[in-house]
Amino acid sequence: MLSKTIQEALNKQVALEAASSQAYLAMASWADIQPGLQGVADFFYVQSDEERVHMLKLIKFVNERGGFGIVPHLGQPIITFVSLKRVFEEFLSHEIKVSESINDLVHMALQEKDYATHNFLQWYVSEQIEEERLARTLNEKLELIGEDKSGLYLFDRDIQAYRLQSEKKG
Ligand code: OFO
Repeated sequence: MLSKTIQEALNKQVALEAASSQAYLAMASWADIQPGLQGVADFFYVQSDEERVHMLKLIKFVNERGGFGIVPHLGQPIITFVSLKRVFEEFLSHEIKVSESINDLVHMALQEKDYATHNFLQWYVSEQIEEERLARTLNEKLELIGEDKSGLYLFDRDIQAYRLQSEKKG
């Protein structure tokens, strides 16, 4: 059975994952209407779906452990961006925020001796390492490319290929 504190904290994480899904959907939609950014758009559409899955996993876990997974209210995320660089900076800072929140949750689970929740959260810990690493790499690439059009063309192509690869791996 979940304690009230853990339940509330997990539901906050539900809201954060849902907000991530919305934020990435907005990035996808923005990229979708820019010329030549189809790869970026597809990347964020899939990213948004993944965040929804992260949210669902949490809701189901809370319910399984005798709590109530709460579907959150959502505000509108940032929907337009001044540049592609801005999109990816936003992506990285969002992922850092999520990692911090997961770390706080892990800490709380240990303090409360809730080892089942602690164990459940390990999946999120690994996931955040991956996502942060990916977001950092993409930011570094964009930094190198600067305003170079052919570089941006390759970036868009590569990010699409990356997505297809990771989908195959499951
Ligand atoms: Fe939910 O993994 Fe990123 O935010």
